[in-house]
Amino acid sequence: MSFSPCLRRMSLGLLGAIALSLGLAAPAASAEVVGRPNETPEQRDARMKWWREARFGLFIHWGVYAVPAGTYNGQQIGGIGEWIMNRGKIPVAEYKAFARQFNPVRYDPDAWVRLAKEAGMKYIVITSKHHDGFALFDSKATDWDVVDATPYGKDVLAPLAEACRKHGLRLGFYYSQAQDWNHPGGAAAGGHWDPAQDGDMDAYLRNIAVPQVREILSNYGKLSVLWWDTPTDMTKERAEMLLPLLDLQPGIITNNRLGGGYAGDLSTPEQRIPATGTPGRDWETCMTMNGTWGYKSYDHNWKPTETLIRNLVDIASKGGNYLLNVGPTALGEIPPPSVERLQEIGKWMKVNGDSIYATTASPFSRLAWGRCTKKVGDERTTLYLHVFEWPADGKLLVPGLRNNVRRARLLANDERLDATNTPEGVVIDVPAKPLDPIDTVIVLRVRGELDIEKVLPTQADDGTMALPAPLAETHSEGGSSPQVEDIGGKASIGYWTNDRAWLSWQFKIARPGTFDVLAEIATTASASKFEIAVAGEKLAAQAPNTGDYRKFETVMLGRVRIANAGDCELTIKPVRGQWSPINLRSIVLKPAQ
Ligand code: H79
Repeated sequence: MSFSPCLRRMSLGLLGAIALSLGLAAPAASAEVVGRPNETPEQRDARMKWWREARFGLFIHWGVYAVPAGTYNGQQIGGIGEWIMNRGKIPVAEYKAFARQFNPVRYDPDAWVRLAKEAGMKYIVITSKHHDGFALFDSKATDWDVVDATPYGKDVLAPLAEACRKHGLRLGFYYSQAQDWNHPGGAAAGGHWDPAQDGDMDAYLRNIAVPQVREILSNYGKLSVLWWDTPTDMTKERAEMLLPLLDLQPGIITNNRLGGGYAGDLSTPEQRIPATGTPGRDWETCMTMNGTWGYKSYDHNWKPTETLIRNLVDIASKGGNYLLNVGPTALGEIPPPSVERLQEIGKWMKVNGDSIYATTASPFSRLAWGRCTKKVGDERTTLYLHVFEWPADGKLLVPGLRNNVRRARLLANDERLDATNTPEGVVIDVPAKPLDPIDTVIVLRVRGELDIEKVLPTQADDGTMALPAPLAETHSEGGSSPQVEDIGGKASIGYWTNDRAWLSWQFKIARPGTFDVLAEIATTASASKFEIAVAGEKLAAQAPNTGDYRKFETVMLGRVRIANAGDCELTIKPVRGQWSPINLRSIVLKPAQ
């Protein structure tokens, strides 16, 4: 990689700031309407079945913003590419002129769908209209669409719908209902910088949004998802202008971004993976592969395939779906780094897809070596153990599993492995090396009901309590969440760019006392501030500059007293506004001398 990890993380920081949004990530309040009105739970389950089994979809952000591709008047405009008109305060007439260069002659919808299918994705959601108001279809409500405003002059959604049918993928449309910077009245919610945007939001909804949503729900055959975006200023009355249109597609699934008190079928954490799943509520993490949704020519911040695969696994282990984005160019090309990554994910999925599709959330709390997904049958449960960190001693402990098991197998080659019940849980004898360093999957079949005792990590013989990165729960109150990644050969928390994101560990203390709090940190920031809280005590702490995002140093942060034996939680939270990204490999509580 040509850019430093530091840069990589810094620009993700920007992304974190971007994703802080207007309640997008807020959990559904209980007063909200979930699902479709007048639907039984059984009907709802039937409607959601394919989606719950799919686990993996492709998001496509494509529009006129791919023409400036992040640069306006010779200046690189910060933030996400599809927001360039807003961030650059580009006048309506000037922005509209970009459409004359939107000529995707290399657009090959069949190839796009095949790429998604080969990646193991089961559905595609494409921006039929983003906040710039530009429609990728021939709208009768406006000339601001691909047919009337571009030299290409053809509807691009119809051939995509056709290709999806041909290859058996489900299709969904993203539609930005409350923001539209090019039609009068549509820019009330997202800012306003050109008198051409003046107008009334209700009139915009009546004249543009309502007819367009009717068009996309009517003209492309069966549609599986309608993905609303940004509920800003969407009152109940406004939402109800659009809601009845869903009857045009009876089985359709919608997200929680319509607004007006309608929670839809799923929640939509953006650019982050929730710490735990949300039982009873379907959810989907949408995420970019670099730092932008819409194409930016100079964003080379690509997440490694390892991160993308482990994200998919992490999400599946929490019962959610992964909607992974590509931003095609104005010529109609998916950027090669995205293609490569999708192909690499596809290779893994071909071998390991059984451990993803139609699985449900892990029955374990945090696992030090990776993740677990499961399939529950009538008489037995299949556990898929996703091993990210291969055990050096050849023994994989499945902590707290009490069911009797004697055998496991490697998913990739069916090799049988011995398994033994021990007081700590089931121990599986594994080969010296993983089959896939990203994630080797071990299949464990368990008869009868799962019997799992929650076991928390506990102190070593000398009283030391180690809290390594993979055992941390990540939390984010809006914005991106930190992620565990391989840094210098060891699992560490990276991408911690968001000062509203924090970590926690749960563990058990058998021998209380006074402990030195040590942290293994790498950062190039000089005064990143955070707070550690454990057993009712708080430590204000500051990370030292280690000179490199890959150079870890163990630092003593202070002393805490844990007075009582029992279950404990330690949290580490950034001090808002005084935080710069740090990478964190572990926290260790060491009995004070
Ligand atoms: O389509 C993608 C984003 O464009 C869209 N949702 C995903 C799927 C999205 N719209 N709004 N937001 C996400 C959140 C709002 C971010 C903002 Fe900002 C932060 C608006 C103002 C501050 C980013 C930074 C845009 C302008 C400045």
